[in-house]
Amino acid sequence: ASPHREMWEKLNLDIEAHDGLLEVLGKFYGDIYLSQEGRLGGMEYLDFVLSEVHGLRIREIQDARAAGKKVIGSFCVFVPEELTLAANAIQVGLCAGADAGKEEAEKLVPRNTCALIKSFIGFKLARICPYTESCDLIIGETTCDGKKKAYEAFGELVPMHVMEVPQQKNACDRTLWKSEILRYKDRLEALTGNTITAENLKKGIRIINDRRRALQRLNALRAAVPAPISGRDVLLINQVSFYDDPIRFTESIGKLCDQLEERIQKKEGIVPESTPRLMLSGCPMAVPNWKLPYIVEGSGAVVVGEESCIGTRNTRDLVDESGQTVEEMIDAICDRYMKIDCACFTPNTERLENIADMAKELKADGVIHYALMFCQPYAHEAFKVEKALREADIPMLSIETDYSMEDAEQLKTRVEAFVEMV
Ligand code: BJ8
Repeated sequence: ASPHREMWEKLNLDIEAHDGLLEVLGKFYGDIYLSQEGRLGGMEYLDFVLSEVHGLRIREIQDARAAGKKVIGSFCVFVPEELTLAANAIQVGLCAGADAGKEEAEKLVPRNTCALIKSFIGFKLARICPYTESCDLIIGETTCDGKKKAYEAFGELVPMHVMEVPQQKNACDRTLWKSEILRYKDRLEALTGNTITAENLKKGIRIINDRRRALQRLNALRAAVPAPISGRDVLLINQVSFYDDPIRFTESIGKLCDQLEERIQKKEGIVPESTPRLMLSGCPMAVPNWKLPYIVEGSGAVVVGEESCIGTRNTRDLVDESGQTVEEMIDAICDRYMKIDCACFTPNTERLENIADMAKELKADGVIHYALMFCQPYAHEAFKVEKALREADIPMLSIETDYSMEDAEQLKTRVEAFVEMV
């Protein structure tokens, strides 16, 4: 039996269902990750973190809670982690990337809801996510209609706070967003009993910016030909960034980047130089959703970038660090988050420019647009992205799928045809 069993029981997990999840996850991980050849030593850290994702990291979080820290869960990159850290709390990303408890979830939300939403509700109902069970407060946000309405049902199961994210980027929208950041700050202070001061907010901004800088460095290194690291591995790194300790994570990614630089200098790659280079763009791929990169990289291509919230949308922009007072820093946080080019905004033209720029910088031969089935915002934008990329002479393949493996063969056929063409 696992040494963590007692802890899981205390968290009221369904032990049998949870054992089942870990078994599937372990097998998946072996097939998709450990089978790769030529991986860097730095990835061992990620392998370790993932193998202990429900073990040691949860233990750390429980120890921190026992010492009085609060844990905040979130489903969206709009929740400002800088403030969470400034209140001496821990933030973890909760969106779930596997089908679990789907039938139960469909009793609370309509069937034609995207897999990501059904998954976080299913994980809660099935009692298999130790992160969800460790949260003192979960933050929702009014982004897409699916999430916004699902939080009403979810809020009956967990303690929730919903932030209102504007849908446009006018001055009045910024005013609204700033007031929402201040409301979150009040809620955090009330929950933790800690006051957010200029000193601890500055530190929080620094820690999160450093993590973004490490991931920016990693992404920039992927412009090298041949590609120095697989897309699967970078997706995993981005996924881990949502629940690992941010300082430890940043250090580990720094070391991995040093190794990548050595590899690039020697002109070595994870794949041969002639391998077609593809970029993914669209909906977030929450852990353990590794389906599409696995299919793409099994079809003779390599993924060189992810334009997604579990990718560059979360790391591209930094918070300006020159602010000295809490007010100045809140303004800087507000401005930084208003730059997020989520498809829930209208219009959202900057995303089109960002995708084309990124594809050029990474020397991508093509882009695969990824929308989860029933995701209106990204399915709509797929048309615009295709047009913008056509104008930039970059081919695009549009995919709509969910978490099941039923369409894997069909997807593989389409991806292979696209790889042949680029
Ligand atoms: S900032 S992308 S993390 S909202 S896939 S649940 S949009 S129906 S996730 Fe997102 Fe924040 Fe935007 Fe990023 Fe709805 Fe679509 Fe489902 Fe989605």
